[in-house]
Amino acid sequence: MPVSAQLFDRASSVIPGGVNSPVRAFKSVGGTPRFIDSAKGYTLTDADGNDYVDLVCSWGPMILGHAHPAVVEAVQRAAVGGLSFGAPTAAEIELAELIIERVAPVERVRLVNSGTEATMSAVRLARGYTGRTKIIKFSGCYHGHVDALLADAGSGVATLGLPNSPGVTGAQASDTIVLPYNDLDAVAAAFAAHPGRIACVITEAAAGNMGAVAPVPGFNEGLRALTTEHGALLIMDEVMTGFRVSRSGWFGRDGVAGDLYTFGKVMSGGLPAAAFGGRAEVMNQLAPLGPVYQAGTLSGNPVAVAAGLATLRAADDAVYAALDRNAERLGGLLTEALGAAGVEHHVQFAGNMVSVFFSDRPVIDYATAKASETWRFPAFFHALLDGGVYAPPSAFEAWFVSAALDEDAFDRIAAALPAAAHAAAAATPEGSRA
Ligand code: HOZ
Repeated sequence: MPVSAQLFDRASSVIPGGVNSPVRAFKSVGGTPRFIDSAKGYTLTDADGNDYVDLVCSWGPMILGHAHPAVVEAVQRAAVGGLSFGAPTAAEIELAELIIERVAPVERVRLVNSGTEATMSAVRLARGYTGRTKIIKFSGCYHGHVDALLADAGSGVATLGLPNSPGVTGAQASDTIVLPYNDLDAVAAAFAAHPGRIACVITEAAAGNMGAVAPVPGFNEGLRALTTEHGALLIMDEVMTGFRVSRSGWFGRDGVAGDLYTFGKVMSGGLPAAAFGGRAEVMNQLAPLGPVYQAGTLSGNPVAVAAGLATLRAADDAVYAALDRNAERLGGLLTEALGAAGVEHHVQFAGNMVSVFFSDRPVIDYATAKASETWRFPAFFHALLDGGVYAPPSAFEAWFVSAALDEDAFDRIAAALPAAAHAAAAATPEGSRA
């Protein structure tokens, strides 16, 4: 029995589903999750000693590749100096300054521990600032596992086909208005139906949790105009896109300014830290300056901050050029292999986040994502895995490249793809391993 399978059995008797986050389970693709022993550059090595070209990158953060020397050195140095103080540090200021320098609409930053905390706090702040209760979110967008934001969510919620989560009360969900992504008319209609009651619109700056689905031209601009017109705040969730799709995240690509931003993943270099930020006038409503409470024992943790600082400092123009180039090259290989195997598909990009949809039309929202032939994905995924390529184990997740991918990595991807494309071609709805 492979070591991963043994570990999964053991994990399943002490951890629900054997994993500490549902997206890690192979529930929708079948089989056993690979337990990872170590990672370096673009390579993941599992507990059985198998190597994979990593196209998940810890779900986004590892833009430099794994165990980047500058990040490891910064973490080691910070750890020697103490693991947590529960008091402010100079390094926290540097990280906040770096975020503000890169994302112009952000004037103040508060560090937290996860993307979930960031979005939860941003929504609370928007409600506190506006004195309103209702919020708008979009189907297929995922903003962490915040009660009010789980409705019709993407990521693991989409992968497992859960429309909502038990445990979220009617009261928590009733103030959430869920609308189709990329549909400005629906947003305008919601504002018209609830005059003066909508605190904010929260959107992924470019959606990556139903697969990669970029905003159609004018969508983010339209959200900006409608929120301004109706006195609501616009929260740009850049947890996935932030500091990945450009040095300034999606803002660096479309220039549409949100009132509040959420960040995570890249900004903490693979350690648990995240942030929210925005206009000073809004952020200064937070305690201890203002009445909106938000806190955290480990917020601004020195080791996580060191990893984030080292990652952002290393993420120069060459890194962003490599990320874009690698995403384009991956997309080209996917198209080539699936085209040769005669599989109808669309490779989509949201910046350098990539997705393949087995669909005859572009995916623009959650409905079109769900209408794709997701049953082809398990066979495709497993053939890639067998060929040494680690893609996300879900048809509803973006694929993440790193700047560490080299010729060797692309040779391995190119070698694995034909068999995977043929497996996708041969798949049937009944034969799905899900
Ligand atoms: N936000 C991640 C990508 N959709 C998922 C991370 C997780 O839920 O573990």
